[in-house]
Amino acid sequence: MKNRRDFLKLTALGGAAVVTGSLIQSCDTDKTKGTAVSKQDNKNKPIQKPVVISTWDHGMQANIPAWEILNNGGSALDAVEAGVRVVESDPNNSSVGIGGAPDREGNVSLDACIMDHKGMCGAVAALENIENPISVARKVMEDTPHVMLVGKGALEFAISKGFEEKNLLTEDSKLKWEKWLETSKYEPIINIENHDTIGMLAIDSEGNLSGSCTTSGLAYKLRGRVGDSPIIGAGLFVDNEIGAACATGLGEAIIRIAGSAIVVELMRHGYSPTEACKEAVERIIKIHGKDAAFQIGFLALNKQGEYGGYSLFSQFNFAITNKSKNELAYTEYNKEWT
Ligand code: SD4
Repeated sequence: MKNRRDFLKLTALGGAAVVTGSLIQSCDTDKTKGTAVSKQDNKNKPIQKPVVISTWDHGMQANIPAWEILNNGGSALDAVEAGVRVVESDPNNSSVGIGGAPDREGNVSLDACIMDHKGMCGAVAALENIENPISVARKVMEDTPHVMLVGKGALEFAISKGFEEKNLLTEDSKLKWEKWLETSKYEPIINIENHDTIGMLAIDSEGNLSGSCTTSGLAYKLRGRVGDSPIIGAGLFVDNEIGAACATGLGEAIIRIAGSAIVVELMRHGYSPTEACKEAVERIIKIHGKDAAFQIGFLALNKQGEYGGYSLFSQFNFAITNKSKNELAYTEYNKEWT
């Protein structure tokens, strides 16, 4: 599978079609054009299920096992765990799981969370030496009375549950980190290489929603820094009556607006998935001003199986798999990279 950089090169050469917005609008609602917000009346709409969506091009790879589970009548919860595990275990992905970029001291430190249709959730933050933090997050949800474990405690819990410790710093990410150390310039500008969290949302054939989110966070972050991805309500939120949302991009900005919870809340008030994601991005712009030079992207899936997304800058894509399609699409966005 092509990585994101290759894909961008291809699009620049005109070798692949860039779908900007129209696809998302058509599957969302035909009223999403422009800034006017259309209130959706979902009561009598048929539910399109199952569906799985996930962030960035690695979503294509992640949707394969997730879809297999959904298509065989399995649960959204199992699907969103199995899907993102594939990306966590891919050493060539430099922003999730093994092979993830380390913090500035060379430690690969992972954040993840998972949430189900019953409102149950689990999370781990700053977890080291465990390849699949999403599965540890699920254990936190199912086997403890808590929601989040961090650092050493999360690692000890994982080991007690039979997870194997391993070195997550691959040769390639070590070389890149050593190169970075030459200048040690810390600029958390996302969208080019130091991003690519995977967030996944699914609705199963029972009509139940679940979501997952997992990342190595910002490349060369301060030791101990935790972003939005493991924080329920920021990187991920699920309300089985309404819908689910997940986020990618600069975590600090997403946390400041309780991003994913806001997106779900807006859908509760009648916003379509795309409109809700757009409004969340606009709230971030309100805080950070028009000069915000970092990427933010939200995805949302509602109870009817409609989905959408929106980003601050262009180039945010996501994978969609349902009975009729298995493809990547680009979200609408606020502004171009200059
Ligand atoms: C973080 N939100 O740790 C993550 C990074 C990310 O795409 O999403 N990158 O802030």
